[in-house]
Amino acid sequence: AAQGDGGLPKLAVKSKYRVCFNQSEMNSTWRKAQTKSMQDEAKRLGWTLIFTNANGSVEQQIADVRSCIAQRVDAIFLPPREEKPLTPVVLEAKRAGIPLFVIDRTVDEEAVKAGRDYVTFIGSDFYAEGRRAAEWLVKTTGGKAKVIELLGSPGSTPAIDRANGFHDYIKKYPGIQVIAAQTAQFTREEGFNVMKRLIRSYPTATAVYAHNDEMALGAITAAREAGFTPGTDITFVSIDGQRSALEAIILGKLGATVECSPNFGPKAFQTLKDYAAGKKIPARIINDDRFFDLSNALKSLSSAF
Ligand code: GYE
Repeated sequence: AAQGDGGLPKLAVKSKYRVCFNQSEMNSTWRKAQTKSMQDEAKRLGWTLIFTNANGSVEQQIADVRSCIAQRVDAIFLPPREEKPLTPVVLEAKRAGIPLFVIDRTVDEEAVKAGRDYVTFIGSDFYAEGRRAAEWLVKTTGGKAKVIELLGSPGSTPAIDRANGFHDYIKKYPGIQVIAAQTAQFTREEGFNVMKRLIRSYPTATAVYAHNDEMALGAITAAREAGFTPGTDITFVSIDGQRSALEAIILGKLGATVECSPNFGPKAFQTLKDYAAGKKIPARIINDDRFFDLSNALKSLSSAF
């Protein structure tokens, strides 16, 4: 849709904009890289970026978006921490006439629609990420594994879709069994804590599927401390493709990781410019992501975040 269609707010062509970026938290390499990408691009363009950090609280993130609406910014870039709680503020921005771009994670797409209530969703295909992780695991293990799944933050798009993509794919492979699944909140610390407990209860596990690299890296440490050899007795696969994960691949601890790019700045702001220029914006703008394993980890190090 283009501006004005379906009641989408109007945005004038200007050389400089004042925009909000309401970050959900800053507790991982991925979040920091995403923030840096937004800040660097705003700086390059000479735009004013109002940055907020909700520290993992959806209530705070809601308050941060409302404060941006009250400040009458030109546009809002929102990476919603969880789908349902952040849905109402999307409508509040629309009513206030402020174009909102949902980036990285999404909101409740039953209740609000891209191209009608907000401009578009920009991000990765999390379902495909889960499928790609499963495909690799099936190939590497010959279709036989007892898997511990470390889930992301409950209610967040990547946790929901990465689980679905993985589980749908392994349905055809009865030798791949998920024997335990628990959230580790997308953090390294919880990845360590949760794995430490689970590996005691499920010592026959032969694989770990973590919804992000941070949790996988924490779990690798926990497995090693529990007397396992990551990469030998337990195969690890995860998502994000951060540099420390590629290093773990090179060292043989992590098997593979599906890239999920945090570099939103250039694409996000270009989309705003296209919208202001009256161009038709697709409802979903999906990032092209790579896949890393031992065959390309070393040569990809310098281009990873
Ligand atoms: O994979 C994870 C972060 O929303 C796509 O959030 C993002 C995810 C990313 O906590 O590491």
